[in-house]
Amino acid sequence: MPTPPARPLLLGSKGCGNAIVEFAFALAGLPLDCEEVDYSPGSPTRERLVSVNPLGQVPALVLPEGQVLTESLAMLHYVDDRAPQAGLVPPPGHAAREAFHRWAVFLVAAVYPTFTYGDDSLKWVPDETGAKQLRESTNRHREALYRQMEAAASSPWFLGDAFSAIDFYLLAMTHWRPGRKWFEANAPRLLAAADRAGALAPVAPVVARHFG
Ligand SMILES: N[C@@H](CCC(=O)N[C@@H](CS)C(=O)NCC(=O)O)C(=O)O
Repeated sequence: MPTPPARPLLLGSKGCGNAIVEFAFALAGLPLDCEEVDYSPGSPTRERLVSVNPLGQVPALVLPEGQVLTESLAMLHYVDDRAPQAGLVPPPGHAAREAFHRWAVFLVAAVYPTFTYGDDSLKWVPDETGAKQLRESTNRHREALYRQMEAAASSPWFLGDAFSAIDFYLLAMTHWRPGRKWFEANAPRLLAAADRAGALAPVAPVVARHFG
C-alpha cells in the first residue's frame, strides 16, 4: 500500500462534485490537498484515479489514516465528525436531522445518478439515438426531482434556519444542468440557499476556483 499522505488528499476535477467536499473542508477550516484528475476514459490521469477509486469517479479522498473514502456524503460526514461546529450535519436531537438525512441521500442517490447516466449516455446504450434519448430523459427526470425538492425547501437555508451540507450540494449542482436560469424560474428557493452558501467567506474562493 502506498504511503498515506500527511494531510487528506482529494482527487477531483474542476467544477465536479469534489467542489462540495472542498466547500466543507474550507468551512470547517481543516487542511486539504487537492489533486486534479480527469475521469474521462483514455485520459492520462484515469489510471491514477482508478487506482484510488475503482469506480473511476471523483471525488475520491485519501486519508492520512491510510483509508480511502469515496462518495461525497461519506466525506462530508468525515468532516462533520472532526468539525461539528461547522454545522454540516444537524446533530442528534436537532429538529432538522431526519430531513437532512432524507434529502442528502436523495441528492446522492436520486439526483446524482441522473448525471451518471446522462453525462456520457453513449456509455450505457448501443447507439447515438438511444444516447440522445437517455440524456433527455435523465434531464427531464432531474428537473422533476428538483421540483420535488423545491416544494420541500425552506428559507433561508434548504432546511430552514439550519445551514447544512445540503446547501453545499445545491451550490455545486445549480452550476450543472439544467443551469441557473432554470433554477431562477422553477426552483428559486433552492437557488437562494445555494447562493447564500456560496457567499460564506471561507467558501467563496472555492466557488470562484471551480465555477468562476
Ligand atoms: N455518488 C458519487 C457520485 C460521484 C460522481 O458521479 N462524480 C462524477 C463527476 S461530478 C463522475 O465522477 N463522473 C464520471 C463517472 O461517473 O464515470 C458521490 O456522491 O461522490
